[in-house]
Amino acid sequence: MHTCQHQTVYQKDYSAPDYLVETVELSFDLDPELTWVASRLKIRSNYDRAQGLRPLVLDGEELTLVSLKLDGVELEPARYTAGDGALTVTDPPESFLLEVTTQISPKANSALSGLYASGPMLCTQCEAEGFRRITYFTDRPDVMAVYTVILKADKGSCPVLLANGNLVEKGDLPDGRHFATWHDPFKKPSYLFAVVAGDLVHISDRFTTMSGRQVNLEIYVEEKNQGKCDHALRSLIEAMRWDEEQFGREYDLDTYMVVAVDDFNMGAMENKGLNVFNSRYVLASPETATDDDYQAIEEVIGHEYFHNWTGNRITCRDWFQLSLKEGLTIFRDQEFSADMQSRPVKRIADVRLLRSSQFPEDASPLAHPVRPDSYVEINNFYSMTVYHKGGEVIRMLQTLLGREAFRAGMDLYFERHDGQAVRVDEFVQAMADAGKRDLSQFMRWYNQSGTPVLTVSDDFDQASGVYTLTVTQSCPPTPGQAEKEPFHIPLSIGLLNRQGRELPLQLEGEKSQGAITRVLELRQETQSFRFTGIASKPVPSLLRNFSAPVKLVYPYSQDDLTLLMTSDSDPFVRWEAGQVQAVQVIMGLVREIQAGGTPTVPEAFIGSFGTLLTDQRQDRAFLAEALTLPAEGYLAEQMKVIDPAAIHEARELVRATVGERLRAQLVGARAACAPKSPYHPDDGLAGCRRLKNLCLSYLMAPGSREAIGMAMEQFKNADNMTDSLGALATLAGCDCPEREEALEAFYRKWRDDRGVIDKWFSLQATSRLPQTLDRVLELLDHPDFDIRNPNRVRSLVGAFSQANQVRFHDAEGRGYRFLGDQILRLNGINPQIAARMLTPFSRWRRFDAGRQELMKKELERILAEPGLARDVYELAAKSL
Ligand code: B3K
Ligand code: ZN
Repeated sequence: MHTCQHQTVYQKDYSAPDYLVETVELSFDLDPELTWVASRLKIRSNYDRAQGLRPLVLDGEELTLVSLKLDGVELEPARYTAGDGALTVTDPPESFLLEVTTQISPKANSALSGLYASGPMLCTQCEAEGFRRITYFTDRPDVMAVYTVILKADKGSCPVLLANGNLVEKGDLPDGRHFATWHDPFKKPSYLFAVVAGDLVHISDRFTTMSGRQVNLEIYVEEKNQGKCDHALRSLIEAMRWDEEQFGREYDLDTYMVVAVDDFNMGAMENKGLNVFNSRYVLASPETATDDDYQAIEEVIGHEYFHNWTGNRITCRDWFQLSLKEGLTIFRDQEFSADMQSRPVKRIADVRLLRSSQFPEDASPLAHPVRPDSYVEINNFYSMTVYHKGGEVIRMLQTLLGREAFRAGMDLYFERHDGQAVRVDEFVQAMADAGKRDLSQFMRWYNQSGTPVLTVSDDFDQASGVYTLTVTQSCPPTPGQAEKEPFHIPLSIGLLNRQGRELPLQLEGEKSQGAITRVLELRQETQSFRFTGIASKPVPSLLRNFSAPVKLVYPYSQDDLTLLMTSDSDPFVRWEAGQVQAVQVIMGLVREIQAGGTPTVPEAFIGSFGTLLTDQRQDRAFLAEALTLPAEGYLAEQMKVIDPAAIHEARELVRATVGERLRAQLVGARAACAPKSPYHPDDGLAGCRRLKNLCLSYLMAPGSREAIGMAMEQFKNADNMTDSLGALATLAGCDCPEREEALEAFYRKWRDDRGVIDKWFSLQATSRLPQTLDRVLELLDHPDFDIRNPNRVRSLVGAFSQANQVRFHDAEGRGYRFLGDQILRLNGINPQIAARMLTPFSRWRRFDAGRQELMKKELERILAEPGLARDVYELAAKSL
């Protein structure tokens, strides 16, 4: 077994900090090669000194210590040690001023954590533990301080100097340098610290808050991107208004700044008053951004803005509580997007994501609770579980309490804990108090990992008119948790009669008039619910609006599903009924393929697909969701032993059959969605465009010359990126001469636009054509491929390994070898990104013996690498 010096941090070991920092004054002499950082910290002890003195231990990484003073006097070497990861002052007084000067090298910082260079600027990323790469500090979220920052830099190359809070002063210095002083009046943890310096322009607007305060909104970008900020700015204003209306939360500083940077490890960062964004979540123009891009920008801008209250004003006591801010803020951004777009379609998209990414995580060796018990590298826990299952947990609270009590719980939480660093427990307590509910069993959602399974059976007694639903819950074992206690689960349901009418739900013994949707509360392993006054056996509509992050098992017949699809009042259930049908059909084909038979797609399925396609009552965006087949990755989840080749073949057979048999209807639906006016992202026609592009992809599936012609025509004439990319995506998956022609033309047109070239890489990486891996290997040597740029790595390495199941899981293991090589390469450059790329390997146990062996070999090869980063080590070791 591999032994390693990397240590595990346990939640149970938490203790309050020995020293608190009251104020921080930082002075930066900025230079990409060598930056000087002088800090002045007002520190006081936070423990009982009568019990014996404790040393002050400050975190620090990759720092060169230049000088160290305590209360104005240079510290003698005997009174401190500056070693690997820490600066320890052995015997500090009760309260004192510590002055530390260090040097750092932004340009050499390829991990993109701490202060680093990105294009023409210097910027920071501190969450989770990057501040210690800037200066020595108690780098933990429960140490909150008031910061004043002086930035000094060359005026020519760095005309813009930004930090958190308000600008206090700026001016010129000798030798062509200048300075700016910033003060942030709000106490904050070090992870929310930020500075940005560079040659930037900004666009701005103003927002008047609900109490009448004026806030300046500023978005900073490189000059060439000045014309691509409008949508982000508009989204910010929408988000500010929404948080006031929905949660009564107002912005608190005079300025809100957003900076777009090209090299960024994740989506964006909510630093107080100075958000730093991955440029892909800021920059958009109709020619370069798709409808999905526009929507993602709105969502991420909202997310970071909402953090100002859920994360910044109230933060986490320790990193185990990460979901306190992330789950809650995901829930808030989902609700924001639902209000801005279509609520049902947003819910469907969120469920798709949860099922395709969080459920597999929960079923893998990396499964962990929403509040983990331990970690080696906290960056590995910015996971689908902490974020998205965490968001579902908040949503369940709202479902259990009702909207009004939930809102009262939010108010109480803000009232009690503003300015504090707290635990998940404090949040749930506020909900329990406001809703007058006992939520102690509900806490299991934070502490137990794994996806619960609800098995539902029913019984109808004609004589008494009683319909009984029996629900049994179970949860598979996960690492460190063999046995689970029952969860407290809200199960939202309805009942339909055979004519598709909703029945009033009258529970036995209840007086009140029955509603047509009810939330049943599950607390025990098995529970029965008896409904009275039912005339004939109904069809149950279960898990409405996906009321809990669970898997549901109920033996629906084809007729039941058709009824739900066409008649249920809940759009999620309507959509889900179609997905269940599609899964059944495709899995049937998979079995036939595996048995060596000649599979054919059932007539009934083609028939109901055609009916839906021509259903004029449905909203186009919803229709596009309903007509999209379950993804190969989701289908894989349904198999005991995943067979990527058979899944691909079966799904393609359905697509090609639909394309052939429903050609006329598809052509018709596509034509009905043809644009009647020039593109505008807010024209309300995004659903139409999605449907149109989906029709095209079905038409292209059989690969007819006619369809290729349609795709080429759309590609050439599109006035927007959604249509251009929609056409190019189908061409990239087609073995025809037009493919190269289109890809080449696209590249020539967009070679100077990073965001678009990312799309170009990822289209090729996700092409299902057999030669894709060879093309991916060639693209590694393309002059535009840059292993140091996270977006580019995600668009090639990430896209191929995470979104191209059939080609990545090449039976010879060539895909695995490729990924192993890239992870080892990234390990020395950017450990966070290297660790992210490991995800596909963590699923190795789900495959056949041959693939298991090959993936295991890659994991072992990675683990054998000397100097493995903590991030990569933890995930590789836990995966095995
Ligand atoms: N809070 C940041 C994520 C930081 C990730 C550090 N590895 C972005 C967000 O969730 O809003
Ligand atoms: Zn967040």
